[in-house]
Amino acid sequence: MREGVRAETPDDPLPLKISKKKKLAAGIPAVTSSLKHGLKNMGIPRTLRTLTMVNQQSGFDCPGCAWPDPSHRTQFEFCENGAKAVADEATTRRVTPQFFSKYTVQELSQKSDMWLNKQGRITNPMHLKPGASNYSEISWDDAFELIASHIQAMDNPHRSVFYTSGRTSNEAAFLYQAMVRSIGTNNLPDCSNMCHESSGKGLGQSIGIGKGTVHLDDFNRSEVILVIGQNPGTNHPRMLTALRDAKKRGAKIVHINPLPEAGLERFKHPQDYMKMNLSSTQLSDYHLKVRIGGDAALLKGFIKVHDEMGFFDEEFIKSSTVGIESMLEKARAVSWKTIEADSGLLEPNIRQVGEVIARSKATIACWAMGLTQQPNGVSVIQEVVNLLLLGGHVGRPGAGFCPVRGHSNVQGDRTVGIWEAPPQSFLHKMSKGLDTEMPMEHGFDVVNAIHAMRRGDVDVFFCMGGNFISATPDTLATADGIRNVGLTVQVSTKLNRSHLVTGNEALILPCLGRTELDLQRSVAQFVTVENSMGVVHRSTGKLPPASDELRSEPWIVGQLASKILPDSNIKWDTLIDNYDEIRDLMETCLDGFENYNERVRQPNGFLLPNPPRDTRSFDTPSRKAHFTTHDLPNVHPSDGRFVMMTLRSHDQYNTTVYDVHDRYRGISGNRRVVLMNALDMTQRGWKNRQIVKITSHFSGEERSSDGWQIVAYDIPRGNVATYFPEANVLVPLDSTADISNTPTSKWVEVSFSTDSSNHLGDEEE
Ligand SMILES: Nc1nc2c(c(=O)[nH]1)N[C@H]1C(S)=C(S)[C@@H](COP(=O)(O)OP(=O)(O)OC[C@H]3O[C@@H](n4cnc5c(=O)[nH]c(N)nc54)[C@H](O)[C@@H]3O)O[C@H]1N2
Ligand SMILES: Nc1nc2c(c(=O)[nH]1)N[C@H]1C(S)=C(S)[C@@H](COP(=O)(O)OP(=O)(O)OC[C@H]3O[C@@H](n4cnc5c(=O)[nH]c(N)nc54)[C@H](O)[C@@H]3O)O[C@H]1N2
Ligand SMILES: [Mo]
Repeated sequence: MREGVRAETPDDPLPLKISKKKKLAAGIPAVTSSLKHGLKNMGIPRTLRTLTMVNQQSGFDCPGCAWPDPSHRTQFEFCENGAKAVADEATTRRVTPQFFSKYTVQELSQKSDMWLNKQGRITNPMHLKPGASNYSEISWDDAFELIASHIQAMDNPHRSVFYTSGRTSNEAAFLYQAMVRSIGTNNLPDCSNMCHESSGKGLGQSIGIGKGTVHLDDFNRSEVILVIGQNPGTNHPRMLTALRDAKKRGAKIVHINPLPEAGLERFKHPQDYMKMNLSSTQLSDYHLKVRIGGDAALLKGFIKVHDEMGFFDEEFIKSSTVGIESMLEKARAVSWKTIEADSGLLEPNIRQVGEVIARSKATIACWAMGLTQQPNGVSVIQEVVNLLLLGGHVGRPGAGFCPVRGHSNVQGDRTVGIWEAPPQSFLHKMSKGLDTEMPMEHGFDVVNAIHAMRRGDVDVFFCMGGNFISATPDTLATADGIRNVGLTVQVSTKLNRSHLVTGNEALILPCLGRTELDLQRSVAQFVTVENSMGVVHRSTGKLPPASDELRSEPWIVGQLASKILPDSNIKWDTLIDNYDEIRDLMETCLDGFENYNERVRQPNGFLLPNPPRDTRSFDTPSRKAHFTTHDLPNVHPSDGRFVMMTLRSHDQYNTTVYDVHDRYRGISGNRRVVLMNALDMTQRGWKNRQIVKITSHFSGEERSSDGWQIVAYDIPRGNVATYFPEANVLVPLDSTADISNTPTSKWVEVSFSTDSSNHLGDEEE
């Protein structure tokens, strides 16, 4: 191990400022913030040129979130945070070989995540030799030879693991999984394992497809929209426009969240200022401030109300579902007392909203990490399904399920095969299409990959994007695992901690981003992506690449595969001369991709088949939708312990920290904060900025982290919130959701201790 390399995020040294929490999302500050980030990174002409290409039919898909684009686009189809993501990629700063000779890996590891990201785009392939203190330049050819030699030296293909983050295009992801499976393993963990895996598993069992069933137009026809465990004002700002339009047409919006997130309170579309319309819209009609993990009890309450009112879609239930009786029986057996104690909400408030839902003719349920990253992530999503099935809210206009995806192509990556446990039918079709036998045995997901590394069972760990060390739970345990690996490889655009915590030997392969022109044999290529609602469309980069040495992800996979698999039936290196050829191969290997090249060239792309949405049919063993029956989880930690959720601030994209502010929550200057209810603070004699040590508790194990500052916040008693990735040292590796094995990033039991009773000097409140 390289001495003194830090795996956890060092503290930000700036003083914490606390101001009033904002109610209004977007508005003028969002416009100025978009421009500020753009100008700081790119200058004026490049900012204007770049931002007007975002989400346009001839431009590139925003690398921010996976929210779909409307068919009729305006000139400005981006939001504040999309603009930040674009500016971050299109920055004019560079991380060159000189940079790597200036700083040792150990020195870089002492810098904050924000500092690392700010250094700019990586320009050249870099190699960290065994025992070396600095990265040095390597040619592309030598890098591929090195990887191939490590892979060929393995005595078993399962000793290699291939991670994917969710920005990778369909073409690159398809080739990548085809290469990995041709090597002989299904070890394809991805960011989805930490994200919407619970949605995939829950929906898959209940309705036969692990994806959402609504289209953007459904928002305009909906009567009730539930937004559960999601902070769209920060993470999916363009969703607020859809909510505002739905609201104008009379839809009721129900926000279920321990926090009063700004976007759902008031929203002002930045474009309205240009039309001199100064009014803002109150978005949510009801905010149910559920306690962390209390959704299962709340949903049982809604189901009870439905049951009492008898407002069922009897015909649908009879013809298209199974399992209603035992599901209802279970709900009936749960008392209102338990529901109130678990959810932290009062019966009359639950009844009021429950009646609105029961009367609705068209309900959409949206959710994100507040549900998926819970120990009961799968079953709580199935309770959402139970609730909507009662009223037949699937496969009907204005109704359905809407798991709101994170990374811009995470859904597409799964569709084209980035999955450690795909169905056998998928593998059979791949084997036929590639004329190569695919391995059938399931591979490692993220958590199991970390266990394998910790056991010393991994020789090669390859990452297609992302920042594995900082995104995964239990940072120190994960770092120990990674350090056991022989060769680690990161295909990346920007510098991050995963380049610093490495195996015995490491490579950085710098790639083109979404914004950049991708020329193969002098011909401009486009790639394709799938948004959160199953629309597959083109994305065409336009900016000149950040360096001549950058290569596209499909090119990197094609070249690597031709080195690793010289005897393969597939002509990997010629496929990448023209991405149409990759798409032709996808057509023969994947369901739903008929006439791919033709259909994806339609101006708005095409919709993938979705049986529940298209024909109200369900690909389950019974061919019906399943009501499922679940006990309530235990949501009462031992005395004196709090439940901690780990969140995103308004100035970060996952592990990429743009700045140290969280504007809507009124926090700036420092991210090492714990949001706590003021009464919980008073009870302990604490004021704002009290410094605490946090200790997490799981299965008799403890993990601790020092130097956190308490901030009074509007959060249920007994609950606290911190930012990720700083808090990941506290998330236990084995604390995962049942069935989906997703780390429980929103449910960490913690206690606090104070080393000193001092709190840092008073800033203005
Ligand atoms: N700007 C920006 N955009 C992003 C990202 C980003 O980092 N920055 N990340 C992208 C990715 S990969 C993803 S997955 C999405 C994430 O999008 P979100 O899921 O919105 O992100 P989180 O910050 O994890 O917020 C989760 C929300 O769940 C709530 N919550 C926590 N626990 C519970 C609970 O027990 N019950 C309920 N009902 N609510 C709870 C929290 O208060 C918070 O509002 O965003 C994507 N878009
Ligand atoms: N505690 C806690 N942990 C969490 C979460 C949480 O809510 N709480 N959320 C989880 C979730 S939902 C997710 S999705 C994961 C995210 O996990 P990841 O997807 O692994 O992490 P990111 O931070 O999105 O990855 C950022 C890096 O991707 C690289 N990159 C950016 N664009 C490109 C590109 O176009 N190509 C390539 N090859 N590389 C690129 C850059 O080098 C950048 O540094 O984190 C998870 N971890
Ligand atoms: Mo995610």
